[in-house]
Amino acid sequence: MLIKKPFNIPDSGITEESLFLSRRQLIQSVTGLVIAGTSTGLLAAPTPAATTGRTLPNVRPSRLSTDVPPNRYEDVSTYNNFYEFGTSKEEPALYAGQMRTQPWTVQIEGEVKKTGKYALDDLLKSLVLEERIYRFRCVEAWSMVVPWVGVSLQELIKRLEPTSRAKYVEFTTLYDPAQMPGQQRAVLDWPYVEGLRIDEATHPLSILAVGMYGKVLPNQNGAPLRLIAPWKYGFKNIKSIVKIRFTETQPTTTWMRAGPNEYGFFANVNPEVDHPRWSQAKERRLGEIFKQKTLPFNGYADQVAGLYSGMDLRKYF
Ligand SMILES: Nc1nc2c(c(=O)[nH]1)N[C@H]1C(S)=C(S)[C@@H](COP(=O)(O)O)O[C@H]1N2
Ligand SMILES: [Mo]
Repeated sequence: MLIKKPFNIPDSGITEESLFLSRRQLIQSVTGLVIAGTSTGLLAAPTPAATTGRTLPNVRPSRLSTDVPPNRYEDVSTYNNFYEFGTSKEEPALYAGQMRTQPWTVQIEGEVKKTGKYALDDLLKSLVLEERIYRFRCVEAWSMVVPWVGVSLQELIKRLEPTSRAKYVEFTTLYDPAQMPGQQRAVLDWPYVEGLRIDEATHPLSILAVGMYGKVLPNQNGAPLRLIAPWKYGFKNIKSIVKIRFTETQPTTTWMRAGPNEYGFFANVNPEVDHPRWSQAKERRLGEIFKQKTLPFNGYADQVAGLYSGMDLRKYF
């Protein structure tokens, strides 16, 4: 049985500007005073998230980056979907700070030679860190452009030596309701699971990201390791991965379980196939007012359409 508990508000690590403002407004309404500055430290502005991430060394630029200008770090790190920390866009930035991302291990399982439990640094050792500036399109019809920093998933998979029976790759997020208060409620079937067909996982565009904007990923964006497959809807891009399993059969993903008519396994961005409850024809870029047309495969059709030749993309949505 699930016990519903309000989320714990950490004493430190609150970086959300709106929370700062609401606190300030609260104090203002209690005291009836506008406090312009303070020496008590009580109202000290929180450290902006932009300075908290460690800068990642030796990051190489990539030819696969888009030349569309990236969104602001502040927007990308405060408007998140990470249901393990709550279902609103604001909660992940408020609560994910309490998740411990070090040490972090990743279990490699299934149809692969190099099975085992790896420390994250060992798993990624000597893989090249690249900056990939990618378009990102959430199924909820907002979008953004993000300079991720990550490793080629293809390169990692090569090293792990999948067997000939490895047809799919399944990814699993950490399950730890003490650290992830959203998991104390049955909003999804925890832990969060996603998957790719092996040819999608080994496509040159697929990466495992460890950073963004040149720095270590903020927890709310999926630290310390998250998937980025930029031609797919945001929900495929699973965060805080602890397990990678190679399988012969198609994994059942969390969102397929939650709504099989709404969230398919493939989840390729497709402006011609609407979500049952809303249109997918347009998107609103974070920070912009006017909507723009959504592109097939999120603008990556030239690179990835061939993966789906002969498939009915209305059926395999
Ligand atoms: N574990 C986990 N991964 C997740 C989610 C989640 O709730 N839990 N949300 C997904 C959705 S719906 C989106 S749009 C992206 C959001 O990534 P961002 O917060 O970095 O923008 O993360 C995806 N990965
Ligand atoms: Mo999403």
